[in-house]
Amino acid sequence: MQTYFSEDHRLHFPQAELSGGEFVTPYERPSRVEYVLARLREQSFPTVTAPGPVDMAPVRKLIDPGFLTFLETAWKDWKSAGCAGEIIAAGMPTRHQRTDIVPRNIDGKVGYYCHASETAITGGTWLAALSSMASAQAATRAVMSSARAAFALCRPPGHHATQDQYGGYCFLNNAAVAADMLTQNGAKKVAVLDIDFHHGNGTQEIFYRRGDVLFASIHGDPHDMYPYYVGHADERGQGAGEGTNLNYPLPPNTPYAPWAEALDDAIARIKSFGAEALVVSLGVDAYKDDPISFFKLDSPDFMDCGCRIGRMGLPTVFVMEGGYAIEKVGVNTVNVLEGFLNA
Ligand code: SP5
Ligand code: ZN
Repeated sequence: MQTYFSEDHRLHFPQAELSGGEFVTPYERPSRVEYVLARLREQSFPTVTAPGPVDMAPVRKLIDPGFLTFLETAWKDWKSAGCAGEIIAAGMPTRHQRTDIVPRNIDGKVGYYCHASETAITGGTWLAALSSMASAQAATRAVMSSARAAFALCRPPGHHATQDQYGGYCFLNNAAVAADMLTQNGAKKVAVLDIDFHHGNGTQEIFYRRGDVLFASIHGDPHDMYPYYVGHADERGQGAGEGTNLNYPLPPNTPYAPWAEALDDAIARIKSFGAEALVVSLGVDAYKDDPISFFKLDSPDFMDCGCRIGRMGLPTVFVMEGGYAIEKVGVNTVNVLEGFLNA
């Protein structure tokens, strides 16, 4: 299985994450991917390939043009306004306020296009997000030209980014663009299986009214966990998408057995849906020692999970998402890929 990866991820390295009322070094940091690259080498995976330039057409098809322009110009506008620090949203539109008007002021724009203020934007964020998208697209093209599977080692991650909001360490939704590219390439039905510990709110929102893309997510119950305001089991899709959104919220301390039961249910639903291709939002923050999560999966469980996914026999694009137990991110991620290959 070929890996696609861009060194330009390094352009995104904010100093600050707002956590528990303090600024801490962001959990989502560049060194995460070093562990994945090291483990790929250790397990003799094929050489890692740099993606070509990002193709903006599939991005523009899904993502709001005002949001894209905002991401591209936010840093320049923030600096011009005399702001000294990194871009952090101070206020967002809340219930009963107006969301039909984008403010002129940069501080207002930041809040408008953000849904979680833990995530900072810096001068390199836009180019890093584009490079991450380019890796997802290169992996998707490999699968479209008949590779059984490919791995996009994306950073920054994407599944929390909606069509017009960033947050949750995510700016552009790599997995959503990958899935949509597969439908454009002729797959009548595509599934996105999101095994990141957090609910993939961005991917859910993008496909909520579409019947050709099934979204299934196994995640910490939003009563107890970010993204808090979405991700419940009764969110099943709307209109043409009715029944093609599947949420599996699970409680604190969930070990592998019930997690795997949810996975098997999601897999059965993906099969009966008739998916012709699969995108896996591959986060490994369900790991027992993850510093911001509450599931109890162990490293071998990730290999078993990969096996179950592999037994579906679908062309598969793996897209890297979260995972913050830094030294274990490599082993856990590559375990999923190895399980898949050995299924
Ligand atoms: C891609 C992904 O996994 N995004 C996760 C976003 C999580 N955002 C909320 C983080 C809250 C961290 N607070 C940690 C407190 C630890 N005591
Ligand atoms: Zn996550």
